[in-house]
Amino acid sequence: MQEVTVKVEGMNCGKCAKKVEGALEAIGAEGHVNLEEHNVNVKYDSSKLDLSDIKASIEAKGYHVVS
Ligand SMILES: [Cu+2]
Repeated sequence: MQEVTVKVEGMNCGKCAKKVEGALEAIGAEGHVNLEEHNVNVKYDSSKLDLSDIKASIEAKGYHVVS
């Protein structure tokens, strides 16, 4: 299991957090949003997904991945 924390712009409430976490769940990753720190901690199986998939799923919901 790979773990990464990505910085994301535009998440400002619980609904945003749920949207991002749901998007990650949909591709088989486990995300935890920290609204105060504007980041998402993601655990994923690196044999099935890579970081670009994680970033793309977040961006597809309308949020900007900074790093
Ligand atoms: Cu929101």
